[in-house]
Amino acid sequence: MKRRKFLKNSGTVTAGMLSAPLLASYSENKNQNDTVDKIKTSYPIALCTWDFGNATAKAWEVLNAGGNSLDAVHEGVMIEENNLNNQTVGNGGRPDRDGNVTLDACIMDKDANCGAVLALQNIANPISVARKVMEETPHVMLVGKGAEQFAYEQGFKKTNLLTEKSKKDWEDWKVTSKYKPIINIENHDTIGMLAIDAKGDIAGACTTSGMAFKMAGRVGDSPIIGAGLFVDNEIGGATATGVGEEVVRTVGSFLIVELMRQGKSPQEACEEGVRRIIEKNKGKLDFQIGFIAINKKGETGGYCIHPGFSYRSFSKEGHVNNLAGSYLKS
Ligand code: SD4
Repeated sequence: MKRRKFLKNSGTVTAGMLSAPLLASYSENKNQNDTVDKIKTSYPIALCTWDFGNATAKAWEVLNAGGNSLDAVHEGVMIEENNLNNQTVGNGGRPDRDGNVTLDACIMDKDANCGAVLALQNIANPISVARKVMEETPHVMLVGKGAEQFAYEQGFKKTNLLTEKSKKDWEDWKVTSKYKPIINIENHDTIGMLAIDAKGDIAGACTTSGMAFKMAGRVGDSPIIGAGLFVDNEIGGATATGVGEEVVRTVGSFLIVELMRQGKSPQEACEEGVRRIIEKNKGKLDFQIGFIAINKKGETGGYCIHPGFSYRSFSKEGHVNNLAGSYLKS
């Protein structure tokens, strides 16, 4: 996905698929401290960070056929893991500074079962390995070589994940730049997905190749339960995108779910989550963070630091790209 394209499309709706009242609730152009209207909808619903329409469509297909939220988020995010044009998730992701593509993913179900893989190499679908960790091991996280070995034991095939395009980007980067993550240049497009199924059960998944040209061994928030993703089936779920170090420092997704437990709407909770990060950084905001959340009623919200973050939702009311409200204004 091209960032410019998603910015252009943000706030638009798949033609003919959305009823008018939903359009009125877009969280766009609100003042800094406003609580933005939430989108109300009924079960089932799937939503994800950024404008990944094919991923939410896949999740919706699962949900609409009576499938559960765990299968929906799993199959949904795999669409982007397999999308070679997405250079921030799965196969085709940009490598670390040594030229190795290392992938992070986690998944969490309605019973608080969870699984994660960190810095996994040579496996195209880290979310599937994360699910296997959840379902087939007594552990929550497997990292690096251990995760890769486990994947082979589970029947996953060794795959070269470095596409020519990502290799070229890495070679150019080595020549032209010093490492510094820069908002809207490193193209943070991790997919975090939340779904609530017809029974009202919530699950989430998050998968990424992490920050482009990161140090070898670096892991961000995305595979860390509580940071990049958290689900509590009694309350709701949240997931994050952006500079993971900042999300880890505030255990962002867990915080948002706890704020919803205290009575905040998903929108209010996302705004507060962003504010906590901003407070910790004392005015230095040269990075992007975006959160999305859903509660048990099927209400959703999203918020970010810099304008431009959007999130896709798909329910029986329609297929929507929601432009999230932002702390800073354009
Ligand atoms: C990370 N949060 O590894 C991820 C990066 C990201 O879109 O969101 N990219 O820090």
